[in-house]
Amino acid sequence: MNIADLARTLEHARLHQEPTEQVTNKASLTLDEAYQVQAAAVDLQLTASNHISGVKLGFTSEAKARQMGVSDVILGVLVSASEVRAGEALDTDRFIHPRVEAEIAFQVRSDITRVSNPRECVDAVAPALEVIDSRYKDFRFSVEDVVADNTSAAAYTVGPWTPIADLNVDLGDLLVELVIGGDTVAVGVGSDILGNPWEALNAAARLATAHGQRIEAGSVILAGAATQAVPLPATATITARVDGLGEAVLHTTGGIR
Ligand code: OOG
Ligand code: MG
Repeated sequence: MNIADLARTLEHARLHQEPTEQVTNKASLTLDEAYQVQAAAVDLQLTASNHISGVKLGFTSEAKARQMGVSDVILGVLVSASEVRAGEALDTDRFIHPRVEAEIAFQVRSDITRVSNPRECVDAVAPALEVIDSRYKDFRFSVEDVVADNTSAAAYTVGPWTPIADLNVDLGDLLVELVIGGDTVAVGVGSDILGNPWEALNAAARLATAHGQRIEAGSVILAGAATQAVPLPATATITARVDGLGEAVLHTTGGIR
């Protein structure tokens, strides 16, 4: 199968909530080819009203790497249609087997690719929630599979932005909590993300440069989950609470299908 066919298969799985076989069960795929499939599959989603809104890192924490059995840090693309804005609810029937993660987001002020200090290219930080949904059966994959599947990206929401200039805490020390319906279901600290969430910017710049992605001014970077992902409930309120940064809140509706 060629790159375009694989991209179409994954996009079909996403649109119709029909999980597909892992690509690497049928064919061998290099990591670079996997990033090409990812780019082609994202292209199929883009329209006049759906543009690239940022990038996301995966497997930046030990907890996530262990949960999924993949230890390489990976990069995916966020699209604007997958952002859940304040006041909107997320319909979980759009997904196959969604999970949710508490994350930290950065706002990009100037283009990051190929710069020596990506830290200077961001101007704000926020709590965030990411919904992931593997387009593969049983949520199982190799690193090449999950890269081709745009790192399971499905939806995200970002809480209030704190300007970096106003930050008086070390991001590595911040407690990151995932709360569902009032119960804390997972807890981590900033330093679980590559030793410090700032490191996520270096990883994003490195991977974007290596695989021909761009991280442009105005986009968002999700640094990767500090804790394991948990199943996304239909009809719930989910909160990412990050000490000192506040909360990102997501309401879900679903279970109708
Ligand atoms: C891949 C996406 C991982 C994260 O924050 O580590 C990710 C997956 O687990 O399906 O988004
Ligand atoms: Mg994530």
